[in-house]
Amino acid sequence: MRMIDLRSDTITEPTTAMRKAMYNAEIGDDVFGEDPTVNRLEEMSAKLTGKEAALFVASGTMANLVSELAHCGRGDEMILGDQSHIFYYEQGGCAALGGIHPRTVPNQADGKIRIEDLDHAIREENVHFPVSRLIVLENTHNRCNGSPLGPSYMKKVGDFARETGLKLHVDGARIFNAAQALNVSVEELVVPADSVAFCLSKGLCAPAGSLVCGTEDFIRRARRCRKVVGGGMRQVGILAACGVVALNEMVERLHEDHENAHKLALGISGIKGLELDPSSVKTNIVFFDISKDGADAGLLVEMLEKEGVRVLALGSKSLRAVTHYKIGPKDIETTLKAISRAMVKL
Ligand code: TLP
Repeated sequence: MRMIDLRSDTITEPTTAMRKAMYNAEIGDDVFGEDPTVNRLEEMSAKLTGKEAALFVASGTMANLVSELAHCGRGDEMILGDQSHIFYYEQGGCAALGGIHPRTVPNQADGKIRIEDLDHAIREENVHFPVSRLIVLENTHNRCNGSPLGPSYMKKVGDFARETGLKLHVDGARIFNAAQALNVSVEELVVPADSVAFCLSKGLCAPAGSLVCGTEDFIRRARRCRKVVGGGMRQVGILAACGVVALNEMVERLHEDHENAHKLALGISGIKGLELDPSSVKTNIVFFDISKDGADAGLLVEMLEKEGVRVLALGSKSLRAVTHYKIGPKDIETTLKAISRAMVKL
């Protein structure tokens, strides 16, 4: 049975063009800076984000970590949303490996952080306090329904960071989804940021890899940080080659994933016992809740698995489905039928 796997867009696999590009990739030792394919991918990424330089790293988690390490010293504080991926899902690496103190402020339902909340969180000069150094935004915001943050909000936070002498990092694991959904360029979205991290291995289908982009000086420091966390890879052009294809060929189609997510959300909102506001779904991530008394999300996941559909349970009442390259409109119909059948039995 073919599985309709909606657990994450990370389950996408390299396309045929990527496999060919891997086979044909020109390679060299990237720790010496001699891998032409990595260098090309880094140049493309810097250009796309409007930054001076870029660095290829193994994963989104590593991209965020080396950015944090390059911006902050031990004991410095970074301000981030209480629903952010960095806070929730990265093992507290900033504190564990960097001695960086995470200060959370509330994420609004659309992934934004209110300027007032940032303002309250910033420390004044006082011998008792850590030094506030960094603000982090996530765009799209995974746990906030994959919400995209628009250019005017990004600018507001960027201006605020500059006024207060802090740096702004953007976890843009899905920044291409944000740009497509808002019909703006990635560059426009990240102009106010001092650094941005984006992933190739989610909706863009590459098997691994993320980029960190920023000034020449920041990337030089981030490169040192990558080395100390063991992220200096050698003939890694075979992976970067997939990244080049991802940027050239896989970005334009992301609106298809958003359309499919919207169809899925509309369908789910009509199923008895489930709760979802379809207007909250703007990209490829669909969260929904079980409102039926006594029904359990884990059990629904098990029932759907038997019907060939995979979604993720987050707690006992909440579920997540993510659309991607391997999911077509027919799969959405099949999924909705499977969920309807399961909800009758649940
Ligand atoms: N997100 C994964 C899981 O870790 C939850 C997913 O399936 O959505 N930033 C954001 C916003 C992310 O969503 C993720 C991955 C990362 C960073 C980390 O990327 P990787 O998995 O490459 O380390």
